[in-house]
Amino acid sequence: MSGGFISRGFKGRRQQADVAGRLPPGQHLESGFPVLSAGPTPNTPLDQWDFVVTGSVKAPKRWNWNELLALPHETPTVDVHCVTKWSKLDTHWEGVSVDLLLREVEYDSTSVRYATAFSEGDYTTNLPLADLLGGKAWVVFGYDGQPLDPVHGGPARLLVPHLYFWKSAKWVRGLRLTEQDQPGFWESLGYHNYGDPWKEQRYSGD
Ligand SMILES: Nc1nc2c(c(=O)[nH]1)N[C@H]1C(S)=C(S)[C@@H](COP(=O)(O)O)O[C@H]1N2
Ligand SMILES: [Mo]
Repeated sequence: MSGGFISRGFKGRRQQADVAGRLPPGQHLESGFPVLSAGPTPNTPLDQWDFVVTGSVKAPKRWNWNELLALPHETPTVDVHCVTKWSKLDTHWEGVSVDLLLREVEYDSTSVRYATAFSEGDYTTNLPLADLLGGKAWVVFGYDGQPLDPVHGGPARLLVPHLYFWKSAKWVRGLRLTEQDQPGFWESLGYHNYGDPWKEQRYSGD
């Protein structure tokens, strides 16, 4: 159909213009969904799964799988940026905002200003607590209308799209709140401590 061909051409050019401003420096567009895992994909049964907020808190707070799912869901559509230079635009997720989880935990917000997300396996990643609050981060269990694929972090992963994607810990099992910032897995291996893709903070010293 020639009409379809013409409108696809127009759409293509418009999409290119839209995309330009959404790619951080040094990034290219990825339409597939690459898998980047430092270790094997775990497979904890859901009846043994939990999510815990611990560390410098008055009392640790734990949700089992059903309790997490019973919380109000959000469906963020966000762009993600991997430090290996691919970006994926308009990814559709379903999960629970970290604001909602931390609202149920008592801690001294004047002194407790960092968090380490920890995963099944030995993966950890650190970030300022402020970067997990204010509608910027989720614990997600759905992707594109389906349960999150285990290779992409299912049953649940952290999603912190405004930082490089290594901060979005797959197979996340909790957050440890701390007063001192403690480098996580990649952060200890020379990656940037904060990881803002728009400032191209890939490696320590960037
Ligand atoms: N637990 C865990 N989380 C992880 C990783 C990992 O190796 N283990 N890799 C990180 C990196 S470097 C990236 S780019 C993304 C990749 O997510 P994906 O495999 O769903 O694309 O997960 C991040 N979260
Ligand atoms: Mo990455």
